[in-house]
Amino acid sequence: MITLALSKGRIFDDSLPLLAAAGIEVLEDPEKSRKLILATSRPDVRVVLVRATDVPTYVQYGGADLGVAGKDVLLEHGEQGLYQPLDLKIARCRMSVAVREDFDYAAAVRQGSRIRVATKYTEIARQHFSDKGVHVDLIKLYGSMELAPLTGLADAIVDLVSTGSTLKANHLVEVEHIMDISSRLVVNQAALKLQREPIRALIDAFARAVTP
Ligand code: PRT
Ligand code: MG
Repeated sequence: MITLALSKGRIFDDSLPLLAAAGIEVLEDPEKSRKLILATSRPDVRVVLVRATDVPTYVQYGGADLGVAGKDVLLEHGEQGLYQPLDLKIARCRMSVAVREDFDYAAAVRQGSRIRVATKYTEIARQHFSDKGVHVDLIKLYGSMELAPLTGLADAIVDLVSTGSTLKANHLVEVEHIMDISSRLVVNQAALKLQREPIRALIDAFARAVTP
C-alpha cells in the first residue's frame, strides 16, 4: 500500500490533475466527508488528509510514503530526511515583506533601525533579514498576519501573497519579494527503498504531468 499525504484546500485541489495523470482518482470529496483516509481508484494507493504544516512530519516519520507540501512549509519544518524529487508547480505564490502604506520601509532599513516583524514563517524571515544585515525582532503568529502592522504589533510582516487582494484590502504594500513558492513532492527515504518500483512509477507519472 502506498500512502500519500495531502492537505485539504488548494493543495488537494491542485493535486487532483496530477493524480489523474498517474491513473489515480480519489473516491471521496474531503469537503463532503469527515474521513481522514480516502480510498482511490487504485487499490494500492490511499490518501491521508493532514494539516499543511504536518505533511513533512508524516512523510519524515513514515506515517505517509509521499506527500505534497509548500516550499514555505518545508523550509520552516527543515528538509532533513525528506527526498524532494519534484517541483509540482502547484499552489504557487510568493513570500514577501509587507508594511502599512504609510510606513517608510526603505528609510527604516537605511537608518539601521530595529524592525519588528510579525510572521508565521520565522525561519524564512530570520534568514532573509540576516542575509540583508537588517536587525529584526521576530514575533511569531499563527494567522491573520495582516492585522499586526494595523494594530501596532509590528512594523512589517512576512507572509505569502498570491493575488495581493488581502494586502490591498488591509492597506498594506509589498516592499520586498523574498522568494517564489510552489508545492513539492516529498518522499520518505525508506519507503523509496522498500517500494522502489511503484513509487518511481508515481514520481515519473507526476513529472510528466507537471505544467511548466
Ligand atoms: O489554512 P490552514 O491554516 O488550514 O493551513 P495552511 O494555511 O497552512 O494551508 P493552505 O491550504 O491555506 O495553504 C497550503 C499551501 O498553499 C501553503 O503552504 C502555500 O505553499 C500555498 N499557498 C499558495 C498559499 C497561498 N497561495 C496563499 N495565498 N497559502 C496561503 N495563502 C494565504 C496567505 O497567507 C494570505 O493570508 O492567502 C492570503 C493571501 O492571498 P491573496 O490572494 O489575497 O494574495
Ligand atoms: Mg491557509
